[in-house]
Amino acid sequence: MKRISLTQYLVEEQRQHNTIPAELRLLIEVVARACKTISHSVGKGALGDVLGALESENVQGEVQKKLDVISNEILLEANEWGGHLAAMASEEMESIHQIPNRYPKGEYMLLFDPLDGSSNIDVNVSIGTIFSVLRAPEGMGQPTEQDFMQPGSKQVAAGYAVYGPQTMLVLTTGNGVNCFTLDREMGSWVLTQRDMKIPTTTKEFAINMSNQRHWHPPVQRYINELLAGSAGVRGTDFNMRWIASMVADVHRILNRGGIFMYPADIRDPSKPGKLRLMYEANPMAFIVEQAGGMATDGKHRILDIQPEKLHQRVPVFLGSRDEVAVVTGYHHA
Ligand code: P6P
Repeated sequence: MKRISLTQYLVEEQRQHNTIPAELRLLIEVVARACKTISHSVGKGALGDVLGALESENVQGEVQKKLDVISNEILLEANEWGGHLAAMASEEMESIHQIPNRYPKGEYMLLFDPLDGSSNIDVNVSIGTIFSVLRAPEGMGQPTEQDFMQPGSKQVAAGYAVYGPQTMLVLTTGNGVNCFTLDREMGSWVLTQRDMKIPTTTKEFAINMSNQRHWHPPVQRYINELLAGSAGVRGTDFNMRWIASMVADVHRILNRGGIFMYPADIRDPSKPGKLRLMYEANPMAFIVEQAGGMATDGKHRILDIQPEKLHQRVPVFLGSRDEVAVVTGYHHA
């Protein structure tokens, strides 16, 4: 079968849909190249002196792993000189990252979680990079955090790289979802899955059950019905998976269906869930919807949420649309 590279795919998409202008194509190719570099670092493990934690904490109050910081630096350095970006934002940085004055600025803004699932790094479980692309507001001056406060529906592109047995890049620019596998010998991304679609129904759910006592009643009801299996109202048995790497859990769901949930916690109303809206929930929601799935915060479509803070958290229910509809319905009951 003829191999289609990421570059050829992007050029053909531009010809067909006119949704990938040259600067956006450059942005995507630069991010994809940075993910190759991150994959190489991740793959070294103990041989590359990249494992373990630092003394520092990130803005989330989480201990930073060496690879968190390395991955963040790789993405910043790869993207700041190209002239395609007005600014960047990262899970690992308190405030937005300005483009150095020595470089031209562009019309896009890039947000990313440079290495998601980092609690899995030291135990050799799949981790990943998540990214989201917004347009800089018209006539914007010096970019501010407020310029990033756009709902997920304004994204022009989103994707993730998963560093697992294979390194893969999953991408949407608004016309479906495509997957590229890294050919390590050639160092190139090869199109391996076109127009991915999530099965609308599923028998598989993903949630961290150890938090069960902290969930609100609609989630308690929904999960108890899944656990009741064929003896309960659902009349069928369900399976559970939880990798604790959102990228890996979402990739499984993109391929075989499922519902991923990180609900709000009744203990702390100021922290509605663990996942961050701007660079985890929004890009994953864009991808999931483009693959025919659904993504809500329990009540509302994630892509409709008007952000207020760069690092704000949101409850997440996403995946096979019929299942997400059930648990979302219980929140409205
Ligand atoms: P828990 C990783 O730290 C992450 O942000 C997501 O990738 C993952 O889905 C979730 O947190 C795991 O959370 O509470 O199960 O460790």
